[in-house]
Amino acid sequence: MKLSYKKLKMPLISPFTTSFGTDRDKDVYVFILENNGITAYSECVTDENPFYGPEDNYSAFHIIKNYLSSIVMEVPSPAEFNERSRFIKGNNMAKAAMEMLLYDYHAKLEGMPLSKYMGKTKGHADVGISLGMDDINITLKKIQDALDRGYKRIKVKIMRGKETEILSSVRDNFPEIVLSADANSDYTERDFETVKKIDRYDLVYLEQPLYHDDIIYHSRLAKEMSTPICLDESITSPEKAQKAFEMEACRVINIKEGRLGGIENSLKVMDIVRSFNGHVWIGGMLETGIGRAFNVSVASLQDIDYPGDTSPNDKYFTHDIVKNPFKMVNGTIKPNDGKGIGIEIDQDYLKKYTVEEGVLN
Ligand code: OSB
Ligand code: MG
Repeated sequence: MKLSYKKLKMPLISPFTTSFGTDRDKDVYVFILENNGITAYSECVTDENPFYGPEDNYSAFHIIKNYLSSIVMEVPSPAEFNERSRFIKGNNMAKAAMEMLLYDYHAKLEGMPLSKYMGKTKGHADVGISLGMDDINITLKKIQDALDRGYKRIKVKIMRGKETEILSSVRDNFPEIVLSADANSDYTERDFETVKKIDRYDLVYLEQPLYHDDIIYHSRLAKEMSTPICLDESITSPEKAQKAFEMEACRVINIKEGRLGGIENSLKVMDIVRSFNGHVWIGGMLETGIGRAFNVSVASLQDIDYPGDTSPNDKYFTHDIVKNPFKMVNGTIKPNDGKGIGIEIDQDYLKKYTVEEGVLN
């Protein structure tokens, strides 16, 4: 049994700007579990700063190294791992990195692709694109490129004071497209009048307008808008998803396995969304080829009914760390059919991007 990690720094093809800042590189911990001839992989979706949510690379690594790695070394089932790590409060992204490592390991042990190991798969994921904020002319050009490539939904990032400029230009130029906007929690209850004006752009949903950890004000806002609210940051557990639907704080949920503490919780959220006749899709955190393979597998599950932020690898990196990057055909991507997440690591590029490495046992 060997549990090791590498910290990578990978340059992004273009900087990604949200209401909370700009990412130029992907700084990420990847984990490697070697046991009984099987090699499993995962990555942690935290970033260098706690700007999307409360965790960052340093807090997550601390939790993994000092609390979770000893549990993982016994290679429990993902369900058992989740039970045994319950005593640690929060820190979902750290927990998810370890739980997903175990999912890849156990799917490989069973000789199954992850998409089939998890449940019923459609055999493909429907794909939308998430565009960071740019000069508006660049955004318009990126939208046209995305439509030409077959993307099934366009999502643009917005922020306080920029929503009208961005959304009116996009709608004027593309009156018919399936469009959404993501504020990454930039607005407060004092901005309700501004946010309500977004109704005029006919969005398929408005993603996370208010506080990252709040569903009460989202519930209030949702009742004053015709645009469906989609929650991302605020849904950190199946219980939160249940409460959000009970309070009618959202009609759509963006599932990110990292934010929910792993795949088991993500599957529970899918059941909850279904019981309320809501909609659900798989988000992204600019993952490398490792995290992307998990996301595409989860996005291919039958309960996922909206296109996800699961673009092919070449949207993000000139050279990803896998030899079998995803290809998008007619706005869909097929999950890998190899065992587990089915990736083939490109050792040369993995080495090239590694800035730190070590063993946890
Ligand atoms: O809110 O969905 C988000 C990226 C980093 C942090 C938060 C978000 C995003 C994205 C990118 O929207 C989605 C992708 O991986 O393409
Ligand atoms: Mg989001």
